[in-house]
Amino acid sequence: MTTFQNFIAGAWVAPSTGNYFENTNPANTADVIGRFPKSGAADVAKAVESAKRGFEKWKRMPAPARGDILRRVGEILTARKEEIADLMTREMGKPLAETRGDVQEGIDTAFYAAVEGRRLFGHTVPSELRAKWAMSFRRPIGVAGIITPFNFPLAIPTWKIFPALVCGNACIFKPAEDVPHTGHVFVEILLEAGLPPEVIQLVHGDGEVGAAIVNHPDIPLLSFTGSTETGSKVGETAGRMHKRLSLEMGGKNAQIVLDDAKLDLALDGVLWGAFGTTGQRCTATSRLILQDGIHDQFVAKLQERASQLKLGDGRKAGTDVGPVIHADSIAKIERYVEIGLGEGAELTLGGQRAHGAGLEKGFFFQPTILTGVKAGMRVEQEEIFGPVLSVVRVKDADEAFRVNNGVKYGLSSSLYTQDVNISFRAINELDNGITYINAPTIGAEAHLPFGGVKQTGNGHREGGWEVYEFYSETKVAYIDYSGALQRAQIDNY
Ligand code: UN1
Repeated sequence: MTTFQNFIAGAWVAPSTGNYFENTNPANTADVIGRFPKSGAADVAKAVESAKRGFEKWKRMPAPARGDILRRVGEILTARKEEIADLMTREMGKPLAETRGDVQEGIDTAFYAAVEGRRLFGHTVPSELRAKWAMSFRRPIGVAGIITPFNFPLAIPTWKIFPALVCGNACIFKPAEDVPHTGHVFVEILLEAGLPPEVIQLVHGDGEVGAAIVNHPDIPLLSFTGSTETGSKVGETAGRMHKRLSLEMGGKNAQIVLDDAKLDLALDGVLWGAFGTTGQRCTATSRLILQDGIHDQFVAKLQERASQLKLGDGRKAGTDVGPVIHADSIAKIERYVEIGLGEGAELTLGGQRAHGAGLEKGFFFQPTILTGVKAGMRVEQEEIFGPVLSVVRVKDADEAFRVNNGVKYGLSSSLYTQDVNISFRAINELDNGITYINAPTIGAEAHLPFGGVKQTGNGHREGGWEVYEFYSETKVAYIDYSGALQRAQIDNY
């Protein structure tokens, strides 16, 4: 079995703890991918010392030259797309079409970041005084701590690491312990593309490593995607230590279907939104809000179509839905189905761990539909992170909007209708960071800001142009070439 190492201070090294964990395939737990370091705080401390040295050099490299390295990263990812997709499916389960999309999102992010190296715009504005110049520009911050989840093993690290690098920061990267192989290959590619070794540090491990990163005094900026519970802890520490922090956490995203919608289109949308990635996206559709007039026929069609989804190994052709990530997820999903039934919901489909040929050694759960769900029930309010869809019946668009907005999260929402007026009302009134019209709740594009309102995040956005502001500090410069003391707000009034 292959043993993988951390990448610290420019070398592949064993963890200070001497401990390793096994990484297995969730579709077949007998398939062991390798042993990965179970690192500790001492490894993080070493990584930070080295990253600080890396930062001193990296921040002096012109941003276009930093961007050129990321362009090469994009080219290598493009050439190796198929192979990386395969290893990602092997370690986290989603079907190959989806892991190909995940790699593509990384490629898109690389090429966008490469060009951003030639922009990183500031502002030049007139001064209120004569013979005086006023402008703002962007400066790097330092060592960034990057903590990422399992569900997008490549795309999410690229969302964070590429803009961090283009802005001139060094990175300490801790991939989720479920997907360390993708993290390893990603760092190899960064190095192959010419990233100076001390600018990236890879420290594998569990929450202990995450906590060491969050608590390290020489890591002034942190980006975390994961559970709301962990995000709250990260936020407490970051607040106490005055760190800059971007949080991307839970969702309870809804697809609304009104009576006038194209029903087959809406059906394709919800199948993809709810059961794609086995429901394990922050953007997954976990609520379906149906208007009274189409409710019954839509549920009937949905039940039929969802029951035909083929569960299996994501590396096999014909698989629609892969496994969930581990045994704990199965237990959590089972608990939520019970909670839903206890609250009075009806089980229209699934509800159990899936058995059958080819599924014996993996963590498979049947696509599950709960109907008769009422606003306020726990299955309508809490993130489940699995293939479970809660269906709520409403009388009109107003009620649908109220139900959509009645949760503590606010990542994405979706509305199916032919009515342009209601569509524009929705994009204004739905409390989400992203609203889709006649498209599912998943599928955000890399060149637009990504993130949610309320308890989904803390106000920052990833992707697009906005993320570059997170990874850089605004500096303002005034140049007075008058040769005389000019007192702002005084000599000119
Ligand atoms: C996530 O679920 O954490 O919009 C990210 C989407 C993907 C990214 C999802 N592009 O569904």
